[in-house]
Order: sequence, then structure tokens, then C-alpha cells
Amino acid sequence: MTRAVLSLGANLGDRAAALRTAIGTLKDEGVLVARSTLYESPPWGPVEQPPYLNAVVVVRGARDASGWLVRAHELEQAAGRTRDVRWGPRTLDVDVVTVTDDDGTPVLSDDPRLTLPHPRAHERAFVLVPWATLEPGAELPGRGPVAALLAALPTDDLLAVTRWDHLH
Ligand code: A4P
Ligand code: MG
Repeated sequence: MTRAVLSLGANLGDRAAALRTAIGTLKDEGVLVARSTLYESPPWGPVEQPPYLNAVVVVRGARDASGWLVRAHELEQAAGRTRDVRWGPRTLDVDVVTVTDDDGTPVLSDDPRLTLPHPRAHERAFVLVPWATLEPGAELPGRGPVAALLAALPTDDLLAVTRWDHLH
């Protein structure tokens, strides 16, 4: 068994429905350990595009790290995702943030098909803010405690990530 932290994002179509459907599928499968509420933030990165809704989930199941990536891609496909522009708008993006063996050993990989931990998670408030609500003591392997990474982010990045669920 392994444990994985997944980051979900959507900025096209019914964003909340895409996230809730994916989370519901993981729950029905019996692998969902915890899920954050939904957060909205402006698009990060070089491509101009609509704002994102994001969520983080913790899952546990009988998959290795590449098994979680396969599952992530299946969830994207079920949401009707097409791959056009890198970093561009999407109905659903599921990234694997970290994978940990049952004894707590993190899976490390610099393979471009599956880099672990995710190479940009440590600088993304839209990943760290929801993750910290689920696991305040979590560590991003090689980068340090999530709480410290959050503290190192620019205040504007943190303020830009707003809770969305309770407004809608
Ligand atoms: N890949 C390698 N490592 C991983 C990993 N740990 N998890 C490979 C998932 N995939 C990984 O991904 C490109 C390739 O990365 C895949 O073939 C996979 O094998 P992709 O999903 O096809 O393309 P992408 O999503 O455009 O690239 P990427 O790098 O996942 O995009 P990002 O970096 O996630 O950017 N702003 C806000 N506020 N919220 C967002 O969620 N998301 C993006 C997408 C941009 N701006 C955003 C958000
Ligand atoms: Mg992706």
C-alpha cells in the first residue's frame, strides 16, 4: 500500500462539478483518506486563462507511484480533458504531489514522466494552502515542512487563494 497526495485543478466548464466528481470517484473506490474544500485562485504561470478552482486529496491504496499517475490521467480523461497548451486551461488537471510507502519512506523520482515530489508544488499556494488544512504537520520531501514552505511564500500569493465552498 502507498499513500499519495494529489492536487486537483480546473478552470474550464463547471469547475466545481469536475472536482467533486473526481473526488467522489476516489471515495467510491475506497481510496480517499481526506479531501480539502475547494479554493479559488488566479492562474499561476505564463498563460493567460480563467481563474482556477483547486483541491487537494490524500489517497491510500494498492498502487505504486506510477499507478497513481495512471489513475490521475484516467480522472482527467473522464472529465473530458484534452491536452493543448502546456500550463493552459483545462477541465481537470490531477498532479501527483508526493507518494509515500506505508513505512513512511517517500518515493523520489526525477523521471520527467513522473517527477516526485512534484517539482513545482513547493512554490504553489494553491497546493500548499489546501494541503495544510488536511495535514498541518506534512513534509514535502526534500523541501521541508509544508508550514515552513507556506510561511516563505509571498503574502499576495497566500491572499490570492480563497476558500470557495462556503460562498457557493
Ligand atoms: N509529470 C511528471 N511528474 C508529474 C507529477 N508529479 N504529477 C508529467 C503529474 N504529472 C507529472 O503534464 C505534463 C506531463 O507531466 C505529463 O505527461 C506527466 O507524465 P500534463 O498534465 O499533461 O500537462 P500540464 O498539466 O499542462 O502540465 P503540468 O506540469 O501538470 O501543469 P501544471 O504545472 O500543473 O500547471 N494556476 C492555478 N491557480 N491553479 C492551477 O491548478 N494549474 C496549472 C497547470 C497552471 N496554473 C494554475 C494551475
Ligand atoms: Mg498536470
